[in-house]
Amino acid sequence: KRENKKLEKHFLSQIENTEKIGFSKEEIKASFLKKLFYNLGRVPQVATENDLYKALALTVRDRAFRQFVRSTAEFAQKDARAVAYLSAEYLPGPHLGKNLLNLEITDETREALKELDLDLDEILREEVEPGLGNGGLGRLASCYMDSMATLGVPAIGYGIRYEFGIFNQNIKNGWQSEETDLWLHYGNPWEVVRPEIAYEIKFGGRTEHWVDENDKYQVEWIPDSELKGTAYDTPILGYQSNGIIMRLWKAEAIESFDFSVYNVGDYYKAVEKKMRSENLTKVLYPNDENLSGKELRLKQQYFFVSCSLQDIIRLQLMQGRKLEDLHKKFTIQLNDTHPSIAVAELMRLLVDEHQMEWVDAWNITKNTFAYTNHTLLPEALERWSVGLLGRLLPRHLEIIYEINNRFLNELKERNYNGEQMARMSLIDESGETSVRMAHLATVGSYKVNGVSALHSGLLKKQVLNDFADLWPEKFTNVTNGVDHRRFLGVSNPRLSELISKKIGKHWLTDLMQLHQLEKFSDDKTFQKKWMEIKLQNKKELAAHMEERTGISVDPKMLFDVHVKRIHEYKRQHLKVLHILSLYKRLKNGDDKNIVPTAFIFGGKAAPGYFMAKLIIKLINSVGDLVNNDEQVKDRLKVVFLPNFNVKQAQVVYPAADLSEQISLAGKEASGTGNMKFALNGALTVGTLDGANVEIREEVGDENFFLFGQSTEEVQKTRAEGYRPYKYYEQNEELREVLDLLISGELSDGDKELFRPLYNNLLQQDPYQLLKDYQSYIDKQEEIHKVWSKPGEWAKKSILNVANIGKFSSDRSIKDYCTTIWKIDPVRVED
Ligand code: B1H
Repeated sequence: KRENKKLEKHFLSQIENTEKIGFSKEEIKASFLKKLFYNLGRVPQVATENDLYKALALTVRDRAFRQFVRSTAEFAQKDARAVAYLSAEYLPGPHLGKNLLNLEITDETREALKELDLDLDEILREEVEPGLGNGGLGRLASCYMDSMATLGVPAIGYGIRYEFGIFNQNIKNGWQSEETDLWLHYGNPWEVVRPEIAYEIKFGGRTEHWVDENDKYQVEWIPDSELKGTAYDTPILGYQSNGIIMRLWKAEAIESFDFSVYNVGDYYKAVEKKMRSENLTKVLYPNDENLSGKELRLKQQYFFVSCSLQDIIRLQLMQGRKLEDLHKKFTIQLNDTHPSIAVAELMRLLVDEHQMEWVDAWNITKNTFAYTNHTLLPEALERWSVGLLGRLLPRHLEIIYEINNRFLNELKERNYNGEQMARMSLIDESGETSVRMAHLATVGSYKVNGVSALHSGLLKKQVLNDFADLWPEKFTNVTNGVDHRRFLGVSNPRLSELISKKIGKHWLTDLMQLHQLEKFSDDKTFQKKWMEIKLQNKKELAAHMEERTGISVDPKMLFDVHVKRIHEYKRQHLKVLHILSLYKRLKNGDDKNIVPTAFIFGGKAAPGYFMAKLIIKLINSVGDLVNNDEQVKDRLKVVFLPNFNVKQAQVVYPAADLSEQISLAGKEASGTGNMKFALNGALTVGTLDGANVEIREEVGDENFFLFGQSTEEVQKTRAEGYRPYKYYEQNEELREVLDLLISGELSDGDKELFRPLYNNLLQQDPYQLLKDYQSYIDKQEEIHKVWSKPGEWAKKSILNVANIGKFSSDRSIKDYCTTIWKIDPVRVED
């Protein structure tokens, strides 16, 4: 820590000197030109589109850092308790448009550029987003960063700076193909590297135990390889106020360590070693589930966890605080079990490196961590084999065994029997011995939460049932929320403007204000304006889709949208069965109650997930059939929009009429797309799953299209011995639709292509599509009837938006603050 009063004084007066870094049109223009010239060394004649983007990004970044520095000073002065959010994934989306909104300089910037004959929207399109996550979980982390910044929650988001994020999806001949993501190719104007903030990370080797001269038990970990993690900081702004940091770690070789050897042979070995070190943070694993056995994945997890914990300890000590008070000054939120090795790592740091007694260290540890569970799917619950973990992290395996021993002893004292103890143990002895990471996280945390009311309930009743009985006060719920400033404010400027004109701008910081729209839901002129905006947004999406896929869609059609990762539990193929049933009816001349509809899909499949990839192929095959059928093509259109990501999402949600949320009840922990759709005035057709339940409660039963079995009914169906074939036999239309899959009509005569899907549905149907089919078809008929009455539809759409306030991530973060973190936000206003 530097003591230099003069520097401090001048520093503060400089950054407070808003003349130097102002927000007026003229100042933005001047900064932009300076950046182009001095930072990029470009003259206008040779400046590329990307240069222009970068010059503007740097202009905005200066202003963003100003907010961050001011917040940090404020937090430090108040000695506030802080959150460290540990997440293996972040999906921030494009920064530029968002930062302009947060700084409230979108209009000024647009004007400044216009005076230079430049178009802000074109420049915004240049940005390549950081795809450092798979889907909902990563996007949630970024929504929470925004809300923490806006509300003034002192926080740092820790993660991994993957060089290659989630793959780019291409569609070739109807199949998904994966291409490397090159988000850093043209450089990243938003981040600052901090070479001095770097930590050493060890792997492998063995441990030595002895008792020292003071009778203290000592352990040393003698690794067989070492590397370091360097911090890369990106400012995340709050609306009109604070800024916080997303700190991502990049793996590098320890140069002094490797290059000290001077002889030529070893020099090349050292170069090799350097390259191997840097591999660690090369690429994000694209799976949504089941990464067990992937050694590099475990290494990534430990790497970013250890860097982050060492950084937190440094911050604690640097501020002159005692390590014993760590849990008073920091709370560490574990975003699923991906960072859960942190429980063992903090124990190691405290006991081995900082010489603390086990009992004291454990007390700090279990009062520092809180754990969020995001899934109940058994295949997604992380386990690491004891063999792999012991080889990579020998000391951590010892620590995990010690935590487990003490925990099982506690259970024994409470008269738990052997069977219960085996169930709750951190170590799973059935099959290959492995560590249950969810148990480690639960035992090592002071709070455990699920992500919707339904999911948190099931967590307590099923997966962590024994733990909830043991520690009922540990378990709680925080329903997910979304960054409405991005998903309405930035992405739907037309609707934002209409809303602000009616009720003012206060909804940007208090989404509950949308309630005020309720009184206009019957107002015909308002309805007309509302639907006119939707139509404009649909025109934009239609143009975008035509550019990407060549398929043209009439914007007047009903836009029925299903976008999310492709997974059987999410049941994209149930949507396909519905489309095929309509196709059949139209071909048979039965067109009553079918309104012209565009079915829009988007989402990536894990590269190794065969069924998901086959579903993509199926969607595209159905598209080929339907879109080219003279009799049908003006009534039905099917589009698969490739490479669904945050940037595209911002074009899709504002243009949707109908939101498909049709997972099998009990499978989707929360869902967050469901919230983004409703926020933009789409009506939902959905099951009683995840947050759908709460959305329906808020918007009203009559404004939500419910279908399908409840979680209890699903379980009953399974318990009674579900036989999907029965539905095939009994339901003629369903039978015809299913048979179409293997008729060859969808696949140039190839009857085998979709047989795996067909067989799966008829024989196992683990997600009970056939059982829910008729209920879905009936509900869709009702939807088409309502669509035929524009006034009724508009009213429901307005009421959805008016009642969606609960699902702002601001509300979620306030819930975390009160029920888990015990933090009072410190909002810094200008
Ligand atoms: C969610 C994941 C996930 N749950 C493993 N679990 C991963 C699991 O790469 N991996 O290993 C990546 C992601 N993601 C999602 O979290 C839920 O399915 C959604 O229902 C939920 O809305 C979202 C945010 O809570």
